[in-house]
Formats: sequence, C-alpha cells, structure tokens
Amino acid sequence: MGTLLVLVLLVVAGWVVWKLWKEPDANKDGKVDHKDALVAVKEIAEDVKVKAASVADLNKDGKVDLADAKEAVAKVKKGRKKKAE
Ligand SMILES: [Ca+2]
Repeated sequence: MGTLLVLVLLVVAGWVVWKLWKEPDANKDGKVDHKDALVAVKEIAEDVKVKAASVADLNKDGKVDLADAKEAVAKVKKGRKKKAE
C-alpha cells in the first residue's frame, strides 16, 4: 500500500513538472513562481477528480451511485463465470 502511494505521488509530481514545463506561467501574471505550481496542482486535482468520476461511472449515466456499484458487482460475477467455463 505504501509503495502504491509513493508511485501515485511520483506520477502526480511528474504531472506537475510536465504541466509547468509546457506552460510555466500557469496563472498568467507574468512571473514564474510557486503560485504557478499551486495553480498547476489545483488543475491536476480537478483533472483527477473528473477522471476518477468517469472511471467510477460504470453505467455511464453521469452519476456515481448505487447503480454503478451494482454494475461493478455484475461485471465481477461475469468475469468469474467466464474463468470457470
Ligand atoms: Ca505566474
């Protein structure tokens, strides 16, 4: 679990560096400083939230709710059945 967390942090850190590399003045105030890094981190946090929501929205109805959990259970059951055959 600890290793996974470190990996995720490394990916996020790499993402921040890449974002700042592409657009160093992220908040467009004419200076490149720690505030730009904060803007980049905020944007990435938003991106991650949207992506996580779209991954969790298994039945693609635009909401993450119990129906998606049921969909996940159905998928796992289906997968297990296939393996058993
Ligand atoms: Ca700036």
